[in-house]
Amino acid sequence: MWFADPVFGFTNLFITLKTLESRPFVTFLGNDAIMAANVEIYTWTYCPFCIRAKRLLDSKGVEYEEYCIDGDHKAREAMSKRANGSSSLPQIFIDNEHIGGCDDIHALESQGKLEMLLGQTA
Ligand SMILES: N[C@@H](CCC(=O)N[C@@H](CS)C(=O)NCC(=O)O)C(=O)O
Repeated sequence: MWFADPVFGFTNLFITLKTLESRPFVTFLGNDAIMAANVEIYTWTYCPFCIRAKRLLDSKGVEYEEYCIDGDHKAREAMSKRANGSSSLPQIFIDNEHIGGCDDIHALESQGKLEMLLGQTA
Protein backbone atom coordinates (compact mmCIF):
# COMPACT_ATOMS: atom_id res chain seq x y z
CA MET A 1 0.00 0.00 0.00
CA TRP A 2 1.11 3.57 -0.60
CA PHE A 3 0.49 6.53 1.65
CA ALA A 4 1.24 10.03 0.36
CA ASP A 5 0.89 13.40 1.99
CA PRO A 6 -2.00 15.19 0.22
CA VAL A 7 0.18 18.31 -0.15
CA PHE A 8 2.70 16.14 -2.00
CA GLY A 9 5.52 18.59 -1.35
CA PHE A 10 8.87 16.87 -1.14
CA THR A 11 9.48 17.98 2.44
CA ASN A 12 6.10 16.68 3.50
CA LEU A 13 6.17 13.61 1.38
CA PHE A 14 5.76 10.53 3.50
CA ILE A 15 5.48 7.27 1.69
CA THR A 16 5.62 3.90 3.29
CA LEU A 17 5.89 0.77 1.23
CA LYS A 18 4.31 -2.13 3.00
CA THR A 19 4.69 -5.84 2.56
CA LEU A 20 1.66 -8.02 2.05
CA GLU A 21 1.68 -8.63 5.84
CA SER A 22 1.51 -4.84 6.30
CA ARG A 23 5.02 -4.63 7.73
CA PRO A 24 7.03 -1.66 6.49
CA PHE A 25 10.30 -2.61 4.85
CA VAL A 26 11.29 0.65 3.21
CA THR A 27 10.34 4.13 4.36
CA PHE A 28 10.86 7.39 2.51
CA LEU A 29 10.65 10.54 4.59
CA GLY A 30 11.16 13.78 2.65
CA ASN A 31 14.07 13.29 0.30
CA ASP A 32 15.80 10.85 2.64
CA ALA A 33 15.32 7.16 2.11
CA ILE A 34 15.57 5.10 5.29
CA MET A 35 16.46 1.66 4.08
CA ALA A 36 15.75 -1.59 5.83
CA ALA A 37 18.67 -2.80 7.89
CA ASN A 38 21.19 -5.23 6.46
CA VAL A 39 20.74 -8.35 8.57
CA GLU A 40 23.18 -11.25 8.40
CA ILE A 41 23.05 -14.51 10.33
CA TYR A 42 25.55 -17.38 10.46
CA THR A 43 23.83 -20.69 11.09
CA TRP A 44 24.06 -24.44 11.24
CA THR A 45 21.10 -26.25 9.72
CA TYR A 46 20.13 -28.27 12.79
CA CYS A 47 21.06 -25.73 15.48
CA PRO A 48 18.00 -25.01 17.65
CA PHE A 49 19.34 -21.59 18.67
CA CYS A 50 19.72 -20.70 14.98
CA ILE A 51 16.19 -21.83 14.21
CA ARG A 52 14.84 -19.80 17.15
CA ALA A 53 16.77 -16.68 16.12
CA LYS A 54 15.54 -16.97 12.52
CA ARG A 55 12.00 -17.44 13.78
CA LEU A 56 12.25 -14.11 15.61
CA LEU A 57 13.58 -12.38 12.49
CA ASP A 58 10.83 -14.00 10.41
CA SER A 59 8.23 -12.75 12.91
CA LYS A 60 9.54 -9.23 12.26
CA GLY A 61 9.12 -9.66 8.52
CA VAL A 62 12.71 -8.71 7.78
CA GLU A 63 14.82 -10.13 5.03
CA TYR A 64 18.19 -11.47 6.04
CA GLU A 65 21.28 -12.99 4.51
CA GLU A 66 21.85 -16.45 5.93
CA TYR A 67 25.30 -18.02 5.83
CA CYS A 68 24.78 -21.69 6.56
CA ILE A 69 28.26 -22.88 7.47
CA ASP A 70 27.68 -26.58 8.24
CA GLY A 71 31.09 -28.28 8.42
CA ASP A 72 32.94 -25.25 7.06
CA HIS A 73 35.68 -24.61 9.62
CA LYS A 74 37.26 -21.77 7.67
CA ALA A 75 33.92 -19.94 7.50
CA ARG A 76 33.43 -20.48 11.24
CA GLU A 77 36.86 -19.01 11.95
CA ALA A 78 36.04 -16.00 9.79
CA MET A 79 32.70 -15.61 11.57
CA SER A 80 34.39 -15.82 14.97
CA LYS A 81 36.92 -13.16 14.00
CA ARG A 82 34.10 -10.91 12.89
CA ALA A 83 32.14 -11.70 16.09
CA ASN A 84 34.96 -10.61 18.40
CA GLY A 85 35.89 -14.17 19.28
CA SER A 86 32.41 -15.70 19.70
CA SER A 87 32.30 -19.05 17.94
CA SER A 88 28.87 -20.44 18.87
CA LEU A 89 26.07 -20.45 16.31
CA PRO A 90 24.13 -18.40 15.45
CA GLN A 91 26.03 -15.13 15.17
CA ILE A 92 23.97 -12.16 14.02
CA PHE A 93 24.99 -8.84 12.53
CA ILE A 94 22.77 -5.85 11.84
CA ASP A 95 24.27 -3.21 9.57
CA ASN A 96 27.64 -4.83 10.17
CA GLU A 97 27.30 -4.38 13.93
CA HIS A 98 27.79 -7.54 15.96
CA ILE A 99 24.56 -8.34 17.81
CA GLY A 100 25.52 -11.73 19.26
CA GLY A 101 23.58 -14.95 19.34
CA CYS A 102 20.05 -16.12 19.85
CA ASP A 103 19.82 -15.03 23.50
CA ASP A 104 21.22 -11.61 22.61
CA ILE A 105 18.73 -10.88 19.84
CA HIS A 106 15.86 -12.02 22.07
CA ALA A 107 17.16 -9.76 24.85
CA LEU A 108 17.08 -6.83 22.42
CA GLU A 109 13.50 -7.73 21.54
CA SER A 110 12.52 -7.92 25.24
CA GLN A 111 14.08 -4.50 25.81
CA GLY A 112 12.15 -3.06 22.85
CA LYS A 113 15.35 -2.22 20.99
CA LEU A 114 15.25 -4.69 18.11
CA GLU A 115 12.82 -2.88 15.82
CA MET A 116 14.89 0.30 16.01
CA LEU A 117 17.99 -1.64 14.98
CA LEU A 118 16.02 -3.22 12.14
CA GLY A 119 14.95 0.21 10.91
CA GLN A 120 11.30 -0.55 11.59
CA THR A 121 10.55 2.50 13.71
CA ALA A 122 10.20 5.94 12.14
N1 LIG B 1 23.74 -18.67 24.13
C1 LIG B 1 23.99 -19.00 22.74
C2 LIG B 1 23.99 -20.52 22.62
C3 LIG B 1 24.32 -20.95 21.20
C4 LIG B 1 24.81 -22.39 21.16
O1 LIG B 1 25.10 -23.02 22.17
N2 LIG B 1 24.87 -22.90 19.91
C5 LIG B 1 25.41 -24.21 19.72
C6 LIG B 1 24.83 -24.81 18.45
S1 LIG B 1 23.09 -25.16 18.61
C7 LIG B 1 26.90 -24.13 19.48
O2 LIG B 1 27.38 -23.23 18.85
N3 LIG B 1 27.60 -25.12 20.00
C8 LIG B 1 29.01 -25.27 19.76
C9 LIG B 1 29.86 -24.42 20.59
O3 LIG B 1 29.37 -23.75 21.51
O4 LIG B 1 31.08 -24.40 20.32
C10 LIG B 1 22.95 -18.32 21.89
O5 LIG B 1 21.92 -17.88 22.43
O6 LIG B 1 23.15 -18.16 20.69
